[in-house]
Amino acid sequence: MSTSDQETKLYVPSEAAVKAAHVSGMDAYRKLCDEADADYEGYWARLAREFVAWKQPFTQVLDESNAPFFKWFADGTLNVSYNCLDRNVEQGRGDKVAIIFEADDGKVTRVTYNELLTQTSQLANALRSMGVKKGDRVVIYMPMSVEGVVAMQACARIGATHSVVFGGFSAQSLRDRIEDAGAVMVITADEQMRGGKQLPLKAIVDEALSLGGCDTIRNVVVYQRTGGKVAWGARDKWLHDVVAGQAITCEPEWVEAEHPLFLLYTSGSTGKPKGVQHAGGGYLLHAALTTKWTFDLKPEDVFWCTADIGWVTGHTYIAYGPLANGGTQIVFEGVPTYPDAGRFWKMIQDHKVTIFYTAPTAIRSLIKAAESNADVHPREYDLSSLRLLGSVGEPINPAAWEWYHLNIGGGRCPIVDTFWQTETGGHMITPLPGATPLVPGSCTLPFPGIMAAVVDETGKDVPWGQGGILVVKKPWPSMIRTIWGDPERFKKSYYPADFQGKYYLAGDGAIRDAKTGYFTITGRIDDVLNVSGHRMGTMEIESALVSCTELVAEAAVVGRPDDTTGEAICAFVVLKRPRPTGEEARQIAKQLRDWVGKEIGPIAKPKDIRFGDNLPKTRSGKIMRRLLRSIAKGEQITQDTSTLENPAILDQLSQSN
Ligand code: 6R9
Repeated sequence: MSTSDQETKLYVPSEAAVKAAHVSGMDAYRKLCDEADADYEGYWARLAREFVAWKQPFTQVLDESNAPFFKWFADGTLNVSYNCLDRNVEQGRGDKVAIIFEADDGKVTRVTYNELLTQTSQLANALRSMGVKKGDRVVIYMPMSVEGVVAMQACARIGATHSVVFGGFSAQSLRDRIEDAGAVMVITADEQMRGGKQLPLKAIVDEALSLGGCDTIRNVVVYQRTGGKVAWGARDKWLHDVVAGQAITCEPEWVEAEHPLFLLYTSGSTGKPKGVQHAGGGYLLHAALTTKWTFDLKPEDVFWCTADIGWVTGHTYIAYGPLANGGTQIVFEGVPTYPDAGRFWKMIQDHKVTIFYTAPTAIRSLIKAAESNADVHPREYDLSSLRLLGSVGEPINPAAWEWYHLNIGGGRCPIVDTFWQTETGGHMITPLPGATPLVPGSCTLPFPGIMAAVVDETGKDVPWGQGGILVVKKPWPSMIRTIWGDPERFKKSYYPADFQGKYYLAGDGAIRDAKTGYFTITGRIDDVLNVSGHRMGTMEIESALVSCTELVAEAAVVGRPDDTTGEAICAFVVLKRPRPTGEEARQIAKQLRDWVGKEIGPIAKPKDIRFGDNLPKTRSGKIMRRLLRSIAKGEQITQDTSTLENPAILDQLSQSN
């Protein structure tokens, strides 16, 4: 087990920052934690009344009667879109800019809360007119756009459950999600623009629907983004046509707090991606609360979260959290490297961004770019508007943290390293900028009211300074409710018998500093990889590889550390033909990479593919992945290989193709 003793320098918030913050100083932080300790339900109930506008106020707080299927605020009713839009208009923020949209080509559009409400209401009316009802699932396969956010809000407005699928997923992945969700509609765009290129979306939807199993789909609504050519069928409708003539007001559907706001598919350690189901009431509370406290959001801020709405970060910190607080935010269509790798810095300068939230992988690649091209170095830009930085998606290594702090934050902006997951709905372990002293590489302390702990295999707390398994000891409002259509898998994955079904298992390892108790996440403890902040199941990639039945006999996938992407995918493949070498090996590797790209999406393409006559297996036939992990890293094999059936294979696999 690893040990930890943070001797590193602490970054203490300035007096001015403490004074101005919503959670002001460590005493205020501790007071909130104490309040939650003393009266857990009372604490969350107080915040739920403060942060959420309820139609029918709740009288129950936490219902544990059917644990681990917990319910929060179950007899309350609300509408999430009302909370994000109407409430701001009613409180006099109708003319405030909600979204500053910057397109791939640099064109900027500003949308006020009034306009966002009108667009959402018109689309909501259109969806209703097409027969979409409360509880129906709508798949959203959209580029980063105002229309994407409007689509999510419109679903929320009529009580439809959205399932956003990242625009980089393949037709096959999209099909699987549509089928699993039993969706009645897909909302998409003709094409998306990324880095100056047009990429098809509607054509991929057409392909997905042609693969079969999507009979529940009645309509495909298409936002015309580029005007590129698309095929057209009877069920296809242009977005501009379906909203034309719709009333500009729309009575929200008042739904129970537990009503599913969305499903979001994410990779697990086994099998197919799982549809993580979130409930509107508790989710909205945590989205609103964490946006305000972790980002210390103020009315005058310009907030920018660079995530895509296809990931949970884009749900909580673009589509819901900033709007629920009446904030102004940037929505960016493009990529950080187009037209050059100074794009992020130029946008911060142009829009006077005050809070910037991005992923370590983006920071690491922009460090590389800045080091090799002085023109795109952040010092060439005026970043003085920034007051707070954030990081999410994977551990941020101290060197990248320091660079981010110095070069982007000018040495004056705190960095909130926010640990959380698709399943947790919002931040779980994170500094609060006007309170927590920072240590590079540590996500510091639990958000007030989140009972995070590090335990051993039996669920017993391990002492600080000793590594273990990250769990959450009490249910919290924005937690996953179930896996869509698979409650057994939900129980097994998150409330395993190891902990008597009592603790939420995050799937990550963690260690608390021996002196400060600060958390450092040590990475996944299951077969989930984190590539550029994207979750990928090794099994998912393996099954994609072996589904290439013409070529592949067997495949094993592991991760290896990568300077830029955090982890890189490394595949060991046994072909149905003799082991190829040289040019032939390169060609087949490319063919297999493209295959995986088509099966799952470009993000799942293995970086390394190695061919062997066999894979290292135990005598009982189990693939020894720990050996493959060492080989992938280029390490000498020092582990015990005595149970290995075919030791000679290690040498063969160690030679790169
Ligand atoms: C929000 C999001 C979740 C997994 C999680 C962990 C890793 C996320 C992190 C972090 C270290 C952080 N992770 N944030 N690890 N420090 N600040 O990323 O959700 O896509 O579901 O991924 O990402 O391994 O378990 P999701």
